[in-house]
Amino acid sequence: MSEMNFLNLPPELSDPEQSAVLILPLPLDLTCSWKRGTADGPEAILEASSHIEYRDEELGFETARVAGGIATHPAPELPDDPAEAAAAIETLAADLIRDNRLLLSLGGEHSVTWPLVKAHHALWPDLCVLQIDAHADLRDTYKGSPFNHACPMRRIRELDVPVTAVGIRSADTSEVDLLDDDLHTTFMAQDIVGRLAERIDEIMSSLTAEHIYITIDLDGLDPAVIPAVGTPVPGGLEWYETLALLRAVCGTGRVVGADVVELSPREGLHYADAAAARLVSKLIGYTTGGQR
Ligand SMILES: [Mn+2]
Repeated sequence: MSEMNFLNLPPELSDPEQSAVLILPLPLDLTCSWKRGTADGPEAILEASSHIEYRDEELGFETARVAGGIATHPAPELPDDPAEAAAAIETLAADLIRDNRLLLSLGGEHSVTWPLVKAHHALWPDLCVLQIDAHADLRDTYKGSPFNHACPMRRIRELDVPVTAVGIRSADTSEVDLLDDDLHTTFMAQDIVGRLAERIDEIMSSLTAEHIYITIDLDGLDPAVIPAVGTPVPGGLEWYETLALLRAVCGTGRVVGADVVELSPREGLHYADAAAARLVSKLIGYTTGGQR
């Protein structure tokens, strides 16, 4: 993967030592169950990001400047074995996480999230997760593997980290009982799409831990917004309501880490890459320029 930096920033705004945000590309694509291609996601997001204006039209400031710099880490070589890949990601993340820097990882398949949450949980034990996703991802194993991209929220559950899932519209019988209990709160797509604004307070109150990790599986958004994902499901979150939710959550100043995963770039659908890149930029703007 070429050495691009997010937003194509000049050196003074993308210095790895000084920047308050670090982008970590994780081009992992070992277990995707339908269309492969998420390994190309990080590079497509970085490339699309170079077409975003420095000034955020909604926030009214230059995101990278207000954030205190956005550096981009080189994409690591990851092992082919899913268990080894997870261990490598956890070690790398643990090495890169700082309590005064936001680590924002780009998938790759959703399997990257479990080791990332583990590494954040080690530094911030009072952690909860906001998951935006079409799929519950609560399977114990899938196709014989506990590291499959259908399983990350189940692995996170085993850490006793509470999860709030938003936009879910696909769950297996084995997952249904886990959707709503002491550790899990689910806002099904059919109950919230088009009226998410009315539910934001409720979603916020479910995020009870002091620190928040956000995982955005891009298939959580409607395929009209992000058409290029490995396992698309119709009927997802709309663009502006997704932004409103993220702005509210990030504005609390409690978000300590995030990932954006499952972009599977397709020829002719580069507006998906553009939307994914803009979502990453918004996450940074909301987190670092919010009420913090
Ligand atoms: Mn997912």
